[in-house]
Amino acid sequence: MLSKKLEEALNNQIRIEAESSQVYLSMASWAEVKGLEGVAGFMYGHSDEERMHMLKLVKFVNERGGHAKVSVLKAPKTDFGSLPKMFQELYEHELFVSKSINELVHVTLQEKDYATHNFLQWYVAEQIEEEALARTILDKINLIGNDKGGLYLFDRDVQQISVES
Ligand code: OFO
Repeated sequence: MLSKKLEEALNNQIRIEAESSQVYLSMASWAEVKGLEGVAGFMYGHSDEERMHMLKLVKFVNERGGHAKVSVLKAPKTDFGSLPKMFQELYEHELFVSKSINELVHVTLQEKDYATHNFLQWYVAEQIEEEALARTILDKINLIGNDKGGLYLFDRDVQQISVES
């Protein structure tokens, strides 16, 4: 059985994962209208993964005797300026998510809930991968700069890069 405090903290994470999904969906749509099909595909996929992260938490909370809440989400922005700016934002967003997962893990220790602690290790590992992936993409994008040919190839290849879910 989850403590009230942990149930609340998990529900907070459910909202964060749902908001992440919305942020990446908005990035996908922005890239798509700019004609960047590869980047759009990558972001649509990433958005789906975040939804999966959210669902995994929903099922866990309910299974442990809590109640997973579906809440109002913050609307993401609709214009991301440029590719480097967008990928910078993605990277920063993942750092924010990692921080929030770490805080959640901290609560499991305070509450001495080792089952939830164990469950969250999947998210801890996932964040290592997601941060590494975001950093790799950001480095590539910064290397390409304004080179049109480079951008074309990046857009073509980015879909092959994906995070394991
Ligand atoms: Fe990309 O963050 Fe979920 O966990």
